[in-house]
Amino acid sequence: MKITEAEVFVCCPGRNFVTLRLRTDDGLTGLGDATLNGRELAVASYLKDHVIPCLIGRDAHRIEDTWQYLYRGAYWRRGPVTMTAIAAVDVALWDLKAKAARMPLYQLLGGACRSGVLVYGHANGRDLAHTVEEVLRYKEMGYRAIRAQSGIPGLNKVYGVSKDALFYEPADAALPSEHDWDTGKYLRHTPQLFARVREAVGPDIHLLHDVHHRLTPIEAARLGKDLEPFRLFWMEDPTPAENQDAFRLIRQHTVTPLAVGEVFNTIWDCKRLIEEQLIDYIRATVVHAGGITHLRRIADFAALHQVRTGCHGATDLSPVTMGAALHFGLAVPNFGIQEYMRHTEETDAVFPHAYRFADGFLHPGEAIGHGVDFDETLAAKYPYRRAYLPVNRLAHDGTLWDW
Ligand code: CS2
Ligand code: MG
Repeated sequence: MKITEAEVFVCCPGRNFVTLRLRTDDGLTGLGDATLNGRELAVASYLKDHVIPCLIGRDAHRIEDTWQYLYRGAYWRRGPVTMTAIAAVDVALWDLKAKAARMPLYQLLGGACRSGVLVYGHANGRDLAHTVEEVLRYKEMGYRAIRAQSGIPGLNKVYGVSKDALFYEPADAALPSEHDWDTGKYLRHTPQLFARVREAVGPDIHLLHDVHHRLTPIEAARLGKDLEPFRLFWMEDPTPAENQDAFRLIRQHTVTPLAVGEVFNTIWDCKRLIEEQLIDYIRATVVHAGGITHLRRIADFAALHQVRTGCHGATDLSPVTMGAALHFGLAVPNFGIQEYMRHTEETDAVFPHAYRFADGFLHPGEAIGHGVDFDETLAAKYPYRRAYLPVNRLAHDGTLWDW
C-alpha cells in the first residue's frame, strides 16, 4: 500500500479547518486533521512544503516508522506546528490501515473497553441565573457531565461565554479581539456559580470548569479549596503549565481534581505532571500531540500513575479529530472523559461522520477507518478566512494577561 498522492485542504465552513488527504496505489484514501487554531496556514505550509515530498512512495502500513521518520528526521523537535502536522499524517495512516483491514479503527487499537465514550458539553451563560438554566438544558439533552462557565458582573467578554449558547467559537475576529480580566471578581463569583449549579442539578451530574490559565498557583489553590463542597469532576488549566512545579503548590492545598494539557504537544510536556501525580486528567489530544501513535504513548505512561485521559475536544478540532479521538477513547484502558463541543451544521456537512451522541455518550460508529469523510466540493465553497483567538488584559490597567 504505497502513498501516491497527498493533498492539503484549508476551508472555513463556519470556522477554519486544515485537512490532509492521502491516497494509495490500491485506491484507498485516509484523512487527517491538521488544524491549529489561529495558525492554520503555518501547518498547511509545513505539510505541503516539507512533509508531503517525503511521503510520496512510502509504504502506508509503516505507521510507527513514518512517525519516527517525521519526528526524528526533522531534527527540530516538538512544537505545535510540527506535532500537528505529524498528527495529520499519523491519523490519515491509521484511517488507511483500518480501511485496508476493513475494520473500524477502535478494533485495530485493541477493541472496545467500554460501551461508549462519556462526553462533557459546554453550558455557558451571561450571569449566574442564565448559566444555571443552560446547565439544566444540557442535562435535559442527556449529558451526564457538563462544563459551566459564566459571565462575571463588571467584566466584558470572559472566556467561555458566547453569544450563541450552543456554539462557542473563541477565534472570533480577523485581528485578536480584547477580553478583560479581574481575578478578585472571578474568585468571588465562581464558588457562587457552582453553589447554584450543584443545587440545581443534584449530586449525580459531573460538573467541570475551565480556568483557562488565568490564576497564579496560590490563587488556584484558593479556588480549588472554595470549590471542594461542590465536588467538581475537574478544575481545568488553573495556571499556565510551563512551570510544572506550580502544580505541587496547588495540590498541597486542595482535593479538587485537576486537568491540564490541551496545549501540550508531546509526552515531554506531560512527563513531570504525570509521574509526580500533580494532575488527575491529561488533556493532550490526537491533533496537537502527534496523532494516535503518540497519544497512546502518553496514555500508557499516564496509566502507570493513575492519571486518566480527558482529551481536548473544542470546535477548532475538526470532526476528523473527534472521530479519531472517539475510537481512541473507546479502546484506551485509562479513559476518563472526552470534551464534546458540537460543530455547526455547515461543518458537519463538509465532514460527514459515523459518530453519534446518545444519553451522554458518543460512539464512533462501525464504519471502517475512523468513520469521518470529507466533501471536497462543498469545502471549496467555504474559503479560508483569517481568524484569531482573543487576547486578555487586566481590566484596571490594561496589562496583557494569559488568555
Ligand atoms: C478550551 C478551548 O475547550 C477548551 O477547554 O480551552 O476552548 C480553547 O480555548 C480553544 O480550543 C483554543 O483554540
Ligand atoms: Mg480548556
